[in-house]
Amino acid sequence: MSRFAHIFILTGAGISAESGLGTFRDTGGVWSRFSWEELATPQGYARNPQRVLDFYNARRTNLLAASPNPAHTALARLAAHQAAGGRQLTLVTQNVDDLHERAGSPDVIHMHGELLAGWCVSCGWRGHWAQDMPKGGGCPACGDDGQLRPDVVWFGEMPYQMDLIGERLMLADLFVSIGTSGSVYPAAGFVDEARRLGIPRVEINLEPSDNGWMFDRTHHGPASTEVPGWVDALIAGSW
Ligand code: BV8
Repeated sequence: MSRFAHIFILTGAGISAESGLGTFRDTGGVWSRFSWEELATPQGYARNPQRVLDFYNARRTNLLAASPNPAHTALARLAAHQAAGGRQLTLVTQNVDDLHERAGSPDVIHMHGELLAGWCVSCGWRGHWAQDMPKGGGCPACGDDGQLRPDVVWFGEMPYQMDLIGERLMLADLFVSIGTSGSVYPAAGFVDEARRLGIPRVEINLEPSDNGWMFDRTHHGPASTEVPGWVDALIAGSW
């Protein structure tokens, strides 16, 4: 049985890599092939909305063809185990995919938004959106043309639910980082906050991340084997 009352987990693109969704900063990663300034900033969207919409349309198409991998499934199993024992698990993801939800994780906090959500910058409508987003596509609420964007957090925009994330981190007795390079803030700063709070910290990643030195324990290898192995050991009480 898990000996932790409240586990706080942060995931990044690495947990979805084996589901076929690209990571950002690995060799051949998304930002080595595309310009984040042009495709993941409000300024890039203002300059050329269709180029940005096409970039997210392609990623949305990939996501709809992808499936959760054993790492996503293991975290859903851990959430159920914690709940069955009256213990907590907070899952915060930097990812905009819905693979945690499809694997069965409840209450996922998407601090960088969601690829399957749309936002009308004209009337403020936000909601589920799973098809291509054409420039000039009418908003379902106000019908305004050409004001729809993916509801994701671009560089220079405030990540979502930061107050809730801070409250949950203060309640945690274990901080776990899975599949992230630790290079994008404020998410990359969570491990330092956990260290300041005296919370034990573990990194599960293919290789040491930029802030890997801040962790007490590390498990290096592919998430689809490392995460299930860690969850099994935690539930067995041997981790
Ligand atoms: C903000 C959009 C302020 C959605 C993304 C200090 C403090 C605060 C901000 C900053 C700061 N310094 C700089 C900033 C600005 C900036 C920033 O951090 N820049 C960096 C590059 C230096 N931060 C921001 O702009 C943030 N906003 O701070 O706002 C503010 C304040 C007031 C008012 C208004 C605003 C917003 C950041 C979010 C940007 N959006 N994406 C999308 O298109 O997806 S960023 C992008 O990076 C993705 O969201 C991604 O999730 C995120 C993090 O990347 P990772 O998930 O870590 O992915 P990466 O490829 O880097 O690493 C993958 C890892 O997996 C690797 O380590 C690899 O080894 C591992 N791996 C690979 N395969 C596997 C594996 N592990 C296990 N198994 C495998 N099989």
